[in-house]
Amino acid sequence: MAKLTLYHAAPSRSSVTRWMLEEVGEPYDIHFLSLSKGDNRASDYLAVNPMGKVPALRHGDVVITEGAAICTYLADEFPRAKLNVPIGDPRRGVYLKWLFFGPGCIEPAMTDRAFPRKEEPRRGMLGYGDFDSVIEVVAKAVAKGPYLMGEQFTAADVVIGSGLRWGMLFKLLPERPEFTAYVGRLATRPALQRAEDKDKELAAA
Ligand SMILES: N[C@@H](CCC(=O)N[C@@H](CS)C(=O)NCC(=O)O)C(=O)O
Repeated sequence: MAKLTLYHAAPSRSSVTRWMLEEVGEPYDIHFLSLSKGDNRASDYLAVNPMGKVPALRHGDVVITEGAAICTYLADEFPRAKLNVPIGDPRRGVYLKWLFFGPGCIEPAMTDRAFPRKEEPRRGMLGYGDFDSVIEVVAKAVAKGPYLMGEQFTAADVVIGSGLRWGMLFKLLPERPEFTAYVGRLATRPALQRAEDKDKELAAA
């Protein structure tokens, strides 16, 4: 089987993909990068990801960048883990919507809130519309549970769940009861616990 290597810094957005790899359950290697030492700006890494950002995933000869794309790729590539909604299943549309909603709406809404612009752009100019609508839509989606797609835990939960976890940790998102309950359910997943323990070890080394 083609080898999986995660280009990773801990803790960072690449921790999301480490969680995903733990959910998939296939063996993988870590290529550790120190962001503070600028490893991500070195020419050998820019050849992997010209954006100079983590995560990146190498799978055999394929390189995937962008955290949500990596989660989508892994879920489709390793269907035995049942972390995707396959092509042909009518639920796939909603599943894909959530995979894109994380980086496309939640993340920019959070960062715009953290770093406000001098002049607020018109709602129609912002892909996410406005912060409060994003929050309402996500709160409604996770309220019923246990997961975004109902009983099935998917890659979309890794992406959206990580956004909510980090957002609340850094006080960029409100601690809505729907969010805390959902994030609490995710925190019991052994794969997430393993990923966090391994990241703690890495950060301490
Ligand atoms: N759009 C990228 C963002 C990745 C990103 O911003 N990663 C940060 C770590 S949290 C990074 O590599 N920062 C180093 C830098 O920009 O110099 C994704 O979602 O994967």
